[in-house]
Amino acid sequence: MSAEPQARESTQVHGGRVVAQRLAAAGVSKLFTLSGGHLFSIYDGCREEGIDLLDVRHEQAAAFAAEGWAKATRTPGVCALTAGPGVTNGMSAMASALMNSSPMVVLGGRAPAMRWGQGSLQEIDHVPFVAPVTKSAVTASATAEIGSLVDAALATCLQPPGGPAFVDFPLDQVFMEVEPAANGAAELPDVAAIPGATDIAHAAELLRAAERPAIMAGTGLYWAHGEGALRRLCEELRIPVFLNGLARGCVPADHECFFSRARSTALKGADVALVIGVPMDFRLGFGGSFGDDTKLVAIGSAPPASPHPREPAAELYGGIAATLDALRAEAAGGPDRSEWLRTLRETESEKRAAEQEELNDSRAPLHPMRVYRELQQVIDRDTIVIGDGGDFVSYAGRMIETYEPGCWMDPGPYGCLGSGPGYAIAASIARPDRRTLLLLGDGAFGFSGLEFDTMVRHNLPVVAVMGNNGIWALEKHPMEFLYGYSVAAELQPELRYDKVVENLGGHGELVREPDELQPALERAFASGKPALVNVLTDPSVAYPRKANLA
Ligand SMILES: Cc1ncc(C[n+]2csc(CCOP(=O)(O)OP(=O)(O)O)c2C)c(N)n1
Ligand SMILES: [Mg+2]
Repeated sequence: MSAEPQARESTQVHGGRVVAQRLAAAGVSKLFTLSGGHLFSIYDGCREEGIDLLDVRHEQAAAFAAEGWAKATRTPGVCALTAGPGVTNGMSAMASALMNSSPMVVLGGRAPAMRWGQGSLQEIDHVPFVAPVTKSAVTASATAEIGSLVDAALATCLQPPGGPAFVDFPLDQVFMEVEPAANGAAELPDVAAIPGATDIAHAAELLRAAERPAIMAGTGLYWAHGEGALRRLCEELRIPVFLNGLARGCVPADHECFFSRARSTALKGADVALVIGVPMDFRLGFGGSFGDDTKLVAIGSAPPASPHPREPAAELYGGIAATLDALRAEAAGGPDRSEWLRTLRETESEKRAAEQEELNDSRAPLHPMRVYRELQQVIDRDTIVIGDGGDFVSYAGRMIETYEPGCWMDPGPYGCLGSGPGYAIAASIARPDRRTLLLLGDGAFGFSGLEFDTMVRHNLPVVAVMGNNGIWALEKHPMEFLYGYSVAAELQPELRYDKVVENLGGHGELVREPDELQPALERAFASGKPALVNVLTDPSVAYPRKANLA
């Protein structure tokens, strides 16, 4: 035999290695997964390319961890889900990431192409059913195509609005060999550097003239790295700021322009409101959270997928940071707004003062507000707080103060219970220098509770605090309000979820009385292990909520 075939053998790599090469070239260092034979060559490639595998107990956690990685780092999170059930199990997280514009790449295993239609194990065409919950969904049709498809998925997931990009790899093609992929990273969009909206004159004119302006900013601001520009804008033009979703922390909670309790007063009373990086969905009353006469300026990285439910006076689409900087310059020199800020601060302080009684509530089982009073003592300015539950997390949304971008993660508008442990796993890996605090309802625990095993195996000292009221409170109370009774709303009272976590190798604490909570939290953090502080909370407390399903 000539030397030629041998030379070719030594340079060729399998399709899984190509996947890993393209990921590594783009700076991806972690792959969240749960094992399946369809993925073995990708695992082998990751091993060769130095990409760490983080294996979980249910694919939904792998996919939520990929989304959590994106939320914690503003870089693409990547998961690999095995053919068929692995992919279907990841679909809630894909839908969640689509609604949150979270950049993530989902790699799917797939039954072999050469036998397609003959009934291979776990054979199903994923593309038609993942397409509606992703930005792009494709199948590799040849080994030689794998590299460019991975590059394209990485670019697509980042291009505003971000979201999940799905690629699956038929078993035969991803195990076969090809020449290695090109060196160097694919060209990925630099989201922070996108040019701003061009025609801002009208919006700037509205803002300059505004006597009572307000800013409502959400998740899109975070993805666009707009926090610096927002801060400059609100400080220089003296505009009160309200934040939701991932924008929380983009102006610190103790900043003079930051407000939360005065939201309805400010949005209803504003003459001009900048609505930045947030859709006018149920969280903003479909536009009804603003006053009838408030002129809205919609600002986003890209035009909305469907028309705004209420017509804005101006719309600015482009790089959010650049748009805000331009607005600041052009809208300078407006009226004095100190009286507007002062009255809002008064409202803010009054509403906060009215919460004191509940914060000091000494009942046992605890009032959820009391839990948050105690938690404030152990949360640092850069603690990453993750919420997964119903009423317990609604209280958290109100009471947890966020000081830095990326330090608050909730499921977002898709509202999927069970996202928390995946997010916490990713946050803890991405930010080992920070505390990761997971707030869990007892109902929420059931979806991904076994991921405490994942945290133990990977040595991730996530501390979880559970509001254990023995019910699905966010459903039980509204159903009783509507029908006078409730069904399918009970859980086991006082269930020892802390023992479950202990038996998985973590640290467990049970808290019955308010005074026990502080020391239990300290022991949990000091344990250095994944921990669950199981706090018994009063099931008769219902979160006072205005908006419901529609
Ligand atoms: C996957 C999923 N299933 C069901 C729901 C509906 N849901 C929203 S909140 C909630 C109750 C959550 O209960 P728990 O976690 O115990 O928190 P609590 O309201 O009791 O504080 C339910 C069932 C959902 N949002 N997501
Ligand atoms: Mg509950």
